[in-house]
Amino acid sequence: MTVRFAWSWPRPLLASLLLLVAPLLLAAQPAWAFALPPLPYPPDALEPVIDARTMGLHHDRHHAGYVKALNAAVAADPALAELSLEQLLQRAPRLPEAVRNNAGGHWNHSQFWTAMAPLGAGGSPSAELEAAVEASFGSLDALREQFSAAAAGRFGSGWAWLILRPDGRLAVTTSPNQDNPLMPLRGQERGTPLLGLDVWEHAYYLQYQNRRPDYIEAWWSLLNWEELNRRYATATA
Ligand code: MN3
Repeated sequence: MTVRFAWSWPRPLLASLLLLVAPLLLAAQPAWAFALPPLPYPPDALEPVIDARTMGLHHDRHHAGYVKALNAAVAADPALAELSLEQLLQRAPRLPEAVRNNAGGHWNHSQFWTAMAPLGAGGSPSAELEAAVEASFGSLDALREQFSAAAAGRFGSGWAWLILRPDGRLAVTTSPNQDNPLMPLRGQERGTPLLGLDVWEHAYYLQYQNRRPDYIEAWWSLLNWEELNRRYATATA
């Protein structure tokens, strides 16, 4: 069905109305509004390790929810409106809880999607990254063991991280909730996150139920080494 509007309003009036409404339309999507990045692959691309339903819910509901809540929380506080996501994280101890949690949720999930690739598509560690891993952990297997143990041992909801410390060494750490190693929080080892694994139950429960160690073990097969190589090169540049 085609609907045709017969404009009977005088054009100058219409133009004035548009001028009045334009700032409101712009205000609905301000320049600083954070946006949900699309998944870099279809939701079923990580099967059978992570099923399409988990990926769809995790990205379209959980991550989208953090972005929406972050935008709402920042909009309510003009002092925060000019800050980038990284600047918000650096102010974590002074942020309202809603901003801290949702800024962390947005940053953490954004790095999580790109750190995974379909089975067989993740490539392999660069010589530079492998040398750094060997210097800090002894071997790739030792890193994997330490990271998996940390991820399995994180009580409740949170993340496991591989970070580049300020002293140039790599380390494994964890964070509760949506905190991360960019946040200058008491008790949080700080560094540049190279890799973060989501161990919230929403990341694995549909498929793995309470078997978090099985999810962690399977997740390694999705690791996007090419992305990890790039992050390490950027962090050490
Ligand atoms: Mn999550």
